[in-house]
Amino acid sequence: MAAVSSSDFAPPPVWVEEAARSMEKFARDHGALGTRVVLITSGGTKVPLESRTVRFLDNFSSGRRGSASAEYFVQAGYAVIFLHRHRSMYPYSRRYSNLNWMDALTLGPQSSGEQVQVDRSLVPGIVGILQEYRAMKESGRLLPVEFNTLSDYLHLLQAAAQALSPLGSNAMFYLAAAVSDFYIPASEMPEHKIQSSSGPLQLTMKMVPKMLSPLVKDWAPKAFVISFKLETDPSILIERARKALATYQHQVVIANVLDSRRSYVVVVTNTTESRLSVSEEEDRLGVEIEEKIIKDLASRHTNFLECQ
Ligand code: 9Z3
Repeated sequence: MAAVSSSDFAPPPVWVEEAARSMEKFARDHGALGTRVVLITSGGTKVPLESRTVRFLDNFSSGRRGSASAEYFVQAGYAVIFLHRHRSMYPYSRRYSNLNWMDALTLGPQSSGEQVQVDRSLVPGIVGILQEYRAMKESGRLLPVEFNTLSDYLHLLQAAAQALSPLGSNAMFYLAAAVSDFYIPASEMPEHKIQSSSGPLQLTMKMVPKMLSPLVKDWAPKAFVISFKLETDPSILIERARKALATYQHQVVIANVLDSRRSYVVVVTNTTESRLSVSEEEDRLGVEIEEKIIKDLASRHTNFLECQ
């Protein structure tokens, strides 16, 4: 079975083995109940330039797409492995990610001991969100797993795919993370901080192997797989999405453009192109595009299962 090459990337740390075991157990337990399980990847990746890392390359991804999608998948009855970048947006709490909690909390009256009160005007919708969060916790349908570097991500993706493989077509992969295309192999990376006194920095980076290929072919060949295609030039978006489908032979590509990604996506399959959008009015009412994406994908997944 193809694996992440150990000479190019840091070997998997011990915690990756632990995460692999918890993903296996999660998939087994929910699979036994007949629940569909989705792996969501979310956030950007950090690519170190030194092995004792001072500097690294990063990207724009906030993890909003992945974290919002996790909520809607739970709502749709899926069990979710949420493979996300450390400190990127997290389901439920994402809604208050700009809040300074120290401003929202005040000490209760002296007589109430150490009670803390919350200023409800600073946490709009908190009651409904808390109820959803508690229901999710009780159902045990969300397993968060964190990554930080590109190498963590690659090891965890493989482990997750192997954990989900026994579920066959009941497993879904929703690969929304913005994964770096370039990296410096471990064997070529300087150990210590690069010195600015050596003058301007020139970097040569290698191409990151496309994990979609072994995932679809070897790791979880029966699963329903969705990848994302991000472009900044709308004129090449659909062509690039179609190329990805032809190359990797998976089921769906969600095509989006950087500037409009919150309000417009195209769901591309071999035979169809469906445009999903959120109008200004819907946006004012708090409708999120991820709600529409997950509704669309859950129904495609049902059709996919029926065709197996
Ligand atoms: C996406 O296209 C996601 O929709 C975003 C979401 C990363 C744009 P945010 O995290 O943004 O809500 O801020 N993800 C995949 C991006 C990507 O790098 N895709 C590769 C490509 O386009 C294919 S794996 O070549």
